[in-house]
Amino acid sequence: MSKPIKVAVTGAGGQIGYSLVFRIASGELFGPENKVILSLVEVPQAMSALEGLAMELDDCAFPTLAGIEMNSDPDLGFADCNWVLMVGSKPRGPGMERNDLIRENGPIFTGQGKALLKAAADVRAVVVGNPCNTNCLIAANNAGDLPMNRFSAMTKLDENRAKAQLAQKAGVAVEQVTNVAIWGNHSSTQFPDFFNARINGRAATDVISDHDWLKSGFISTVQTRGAAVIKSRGKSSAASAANALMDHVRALITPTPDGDWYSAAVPSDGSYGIEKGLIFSFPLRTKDDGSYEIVQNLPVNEFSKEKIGITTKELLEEKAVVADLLK
Ligand code: NAX
Repeated sequence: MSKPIKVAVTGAGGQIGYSLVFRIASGELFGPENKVILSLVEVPQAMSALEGLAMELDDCAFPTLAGIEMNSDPDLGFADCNWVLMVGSKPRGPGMERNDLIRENGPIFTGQGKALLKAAADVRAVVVGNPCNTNCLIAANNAGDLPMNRFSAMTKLDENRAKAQLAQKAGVAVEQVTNVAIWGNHSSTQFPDFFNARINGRAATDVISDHDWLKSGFISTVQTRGAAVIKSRGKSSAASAANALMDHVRALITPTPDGDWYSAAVPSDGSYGIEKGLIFSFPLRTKDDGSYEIVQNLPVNEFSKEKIGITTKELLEEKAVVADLLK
């Protein structure tokens, strides 16, 4: 058996953490042949909650779990990690504007970005804590020479939400929906691209004749799904977010099936005219060598261009708010 894969999870004591760590520990993410060491990272006041979590992990007696570490210092928590899943961040408080949240969370990601230099040489960092694109931008800009392509932020939950909506509207099983691209920010400006989506290999726009729904109801349902879950459940999406994070990591390490793609926010290389370096959700494919590429030359019509413009503008504004935290 090869060396255990060491995975840091920040905010492990939170809701998503509770849905996530057992699935990683069980071998579901990296397979039964790979052992994992979990490095749980929390704020100092949550360390006792983490101890309870560690007891429960022990009590699962997972054969794939080779160790548990707990730290409140990311320099220690990220040491030798192959994956750093940055879930922890401060929630939006009452009356707090989006920009306040961005400023509140920024410093967390400067420190955690620097701490990535203590991680394993092959480390890959995934940001989930919101605003995840801009937090990822901050981390990537504070991580010294670590290549930008090691960084991503999660829009897989948005992709999964979009797939479920399209499947339900078309009356098909969800796995028959493919090629769903989420463009831009993980926020209410994101553009879930139904024009390029396929259902059973056919254009979604051919299968679903209600184009008014595609252009308005579908987009707004996906954009505001997080808020709808909070309204109904009284808490934000947790199990579906943890599930999407599993899907995200799997998509990054598994060659993408022929003809399909998945969505993740990654540093732009200038594709589709998006400013280089901006953490932007694109359609991606993972190649056989384990690297990813941004899918090129997808048709972007005037409708899509306008939507992509709106989400790009928001990301550029977020970037301006944290300009002093970028190198
Ligand atoms: P919780 O508030 O339940 O948990 C967050 C945890 O992070 C807390 O235990 C807190 O102590 C910890 N934390 C805060 N600052 C930290 C730091 N500096 N280092 C380590 N840990 C720290 O939130 P939860 O529901 O688990 O959501 C976590 C984050 O995911 C939030 O920012 C949330 O907005 C974001 N989400 C992102 C999604 C996405 O698709 N990208 C979807 C789900 C979720 O909304």
